[in-house]
Amino acid sequence: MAIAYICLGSNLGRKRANIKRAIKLLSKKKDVKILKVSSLYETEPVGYVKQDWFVNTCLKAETNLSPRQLLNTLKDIEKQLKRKKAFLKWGPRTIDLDILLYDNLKLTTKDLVIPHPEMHKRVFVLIPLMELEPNLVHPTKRKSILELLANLKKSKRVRKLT
Ligand code: PH2
Ligand code: MG
Ligand code: MG
Repeated sequence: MAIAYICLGSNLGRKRANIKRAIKLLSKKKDVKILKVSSLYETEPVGYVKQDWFVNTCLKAETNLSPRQLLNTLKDIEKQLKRKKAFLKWGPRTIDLDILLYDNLKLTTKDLVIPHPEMHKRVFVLIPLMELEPNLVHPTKRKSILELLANLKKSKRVRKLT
């Protein structure tokens, strides 16, 4: 069994509902057990900035899927939620599910990189992750989530949803 951390995001359509449906679909997979889910956050877009704010959350899951199988499972859920093929890198999407961490694994392939290569720079990832596991140590940066957050110089806005 491995422990994986996953970030979910949506900025098109019914954002909260999209996130909740994705979590529900993931919880139905027999090889994935969701252990914890963070609060939902409204977050300022990173990258392509002329788009709507996102709703983001992170979750912790136990799984016996390999990283590749887990990625395929997440892609299936994106398809079920009718995510259209990206017309713009980092542009609007109904749902996005990204693997952040998978145990202490370091993996670099063409279409899957673990730890997620942007996670340590993204306040919309680190804040929900801090809620789950503040002392978790990033396998390559060798810093805890709390330290990574403290090191961010300028950061985008993030508001907790109630
Ligand atoms: N995802 C991106 C690009 N920019 N910005 C926010 N706030 N939240 C995201 O989930 C996000 C983003 C690429 O997947
Ligand atoms: Mg993403
Ligand atoms: Mg993605």
